[in-house]
Amino acid sequence: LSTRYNVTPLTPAFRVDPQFEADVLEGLDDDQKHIPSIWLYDRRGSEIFEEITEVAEYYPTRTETRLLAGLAPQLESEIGGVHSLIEIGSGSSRKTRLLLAAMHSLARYVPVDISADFLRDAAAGLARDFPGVAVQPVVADFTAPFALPASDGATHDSAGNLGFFPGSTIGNFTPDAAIDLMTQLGRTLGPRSRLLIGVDTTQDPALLIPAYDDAAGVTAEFNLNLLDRINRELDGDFDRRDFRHLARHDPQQGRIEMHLVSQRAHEVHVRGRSFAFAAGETIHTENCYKYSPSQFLHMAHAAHWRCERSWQDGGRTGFTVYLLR
Ligand code: AVI
Repeated sequence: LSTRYNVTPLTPAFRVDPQFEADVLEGLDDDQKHIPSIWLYDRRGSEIFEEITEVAEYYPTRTETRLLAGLAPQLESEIGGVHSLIEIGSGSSRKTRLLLAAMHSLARYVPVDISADFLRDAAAGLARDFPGVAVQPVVADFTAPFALPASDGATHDSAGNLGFFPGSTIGNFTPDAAIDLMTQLGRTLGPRSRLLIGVDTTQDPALLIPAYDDAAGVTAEFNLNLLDRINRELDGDFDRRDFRHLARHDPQQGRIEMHLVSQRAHEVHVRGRSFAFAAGETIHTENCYKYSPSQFLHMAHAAHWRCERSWQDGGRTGFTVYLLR
């Protein structure tokens, strides 16, 4: 593959599996059981997430794609040339195609994702379709510091680095964790780099609940897949029929929470340890904060970024794409 297309072999940042085990065992032991949402994204989870982006009720992807299609043609002149586009949590890289097609100065694309299989396929597709751009995928949990791969050819100034963090994935982080993440991204991308970041600000439960609990059950499947993953990778004996998906809006915290609700009192085993569930007890599997523009800009400033421009959805979502420097 790497000889046919302009794509380098995957750069593994670290082995993720021991951390998965530690997070699951520790999280199931807590009073409020919880598992960090990054573990929703094994290959199957990444595939289901792609399906979510196409369900009618899930408005963020459609809204952001519309904003990106409008801003992409102006981006290069706004920034004055981009050497490297670094996408954080790249998934299928579908939205990236809008940027790649519009940025003629771009020399390389570095997709960073935790799901190695998924990343490999997405990177190969992009390298095929954009032969003039070097594709250098990095397998990493981007919540921890990771290094950019050395660039092929001439070295470039980090002012030519554009981070791309779409999808309102920043909303999957608590405010403190979001500041830490943006600070760390600033270090990784380098001085005078930029960050293009999508942030959903919706607070209307009439939009939010269906978006996170769609009628076809795709989001429920995404959540329940975590139990299958634990069974497969950590010798678990979860029976998914004992759990149901729950999307709950917390207006005080300004977030949607995903939970898996135990349907009966029972015990589950993982790696030889047993965990008791009461009927109605939940595993908290994800937070989706919907940061307002003032909340988001406050966090960005705390992480030493300044806003150069923003593009906001005029409709009910208020979804905003920010260009930070
Ligand atoms: C990846 N992330 C931005 C999605 C979100 O909307 O918070 C994950 C998701 N969870 C359920 N549906 C989508």
